[in-house]
Amino acid sequence: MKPKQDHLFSDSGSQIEPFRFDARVAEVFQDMIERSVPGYRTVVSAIGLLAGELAQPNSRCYDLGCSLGAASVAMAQCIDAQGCEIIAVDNAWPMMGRFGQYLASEPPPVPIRLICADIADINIHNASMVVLNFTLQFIPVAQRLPLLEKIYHGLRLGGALVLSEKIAVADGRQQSLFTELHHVFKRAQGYSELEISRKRAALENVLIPESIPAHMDRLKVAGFSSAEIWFQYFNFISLIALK
Ligand code: GEK
Repeated sequence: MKPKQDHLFSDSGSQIEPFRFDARVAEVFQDMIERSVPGYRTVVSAIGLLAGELAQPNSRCYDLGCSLGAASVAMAQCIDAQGCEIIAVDNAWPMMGRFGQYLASEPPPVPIRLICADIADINIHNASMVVLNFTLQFIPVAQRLPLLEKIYHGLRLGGALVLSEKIAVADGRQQSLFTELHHVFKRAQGYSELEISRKRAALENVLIPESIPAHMDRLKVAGFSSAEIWFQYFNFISLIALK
């Protein structure tokens, strides 16, 4: 079924509230993220391929901030290792409700367990792969290192974290160029100037991007022995960090 189109920021009359993952967002989320995050589909399908490589027998794969479950479903379709379980976590009930309905109608080839909770509050244990696909950017900066430390400790040796983020860059001219290029992408996806500027205002102080060096330094402090970027499209990246 074609996803419902996102027009949430097209009304110039309403007040701009800080962005929240509520029922209205959940209803249009698939269309919203595909038209807002350059390369989103590529990243999701690559997460499936990575899971095919990295998932170890009798281990867990975590999808933290799973939204409607795109990354979990991609992983489930590619994992061959026996005895794996996918744990999908999100603290937005409207997202989890929709993902649960989808799973009831399309049972996945690998079991997916849904947990509606803050990712700061869950245990991570016996993981061979953990995915933070555009989620860490919504976590308060001070909570990011404790979360990555918890992920590191919950991973098996040889396990991997896949971290996808919107990034900021230090050079002012490059930052302006990346921001403009992202807006060019959104315009090409059919978003109007009004929608782009209202969504940007709603995400101010909600989505906090950091630089690649800031991410790399934090991953090292958390214990990861190496991290490499495998994808970049304008100011959106995805990296693999190995334990
Ligand atoms: C995808 N990974 O389609 N605890 C749990 N969930 C959270 C928290 C938190 N503290 N903070 C935010 N979220 C998905 C896309 S979207 C990215 C991820 C975006 C959840 C939030 O409810 C939302 O569903 C998700 O993180 C971020 O592959 O919208 O740009």
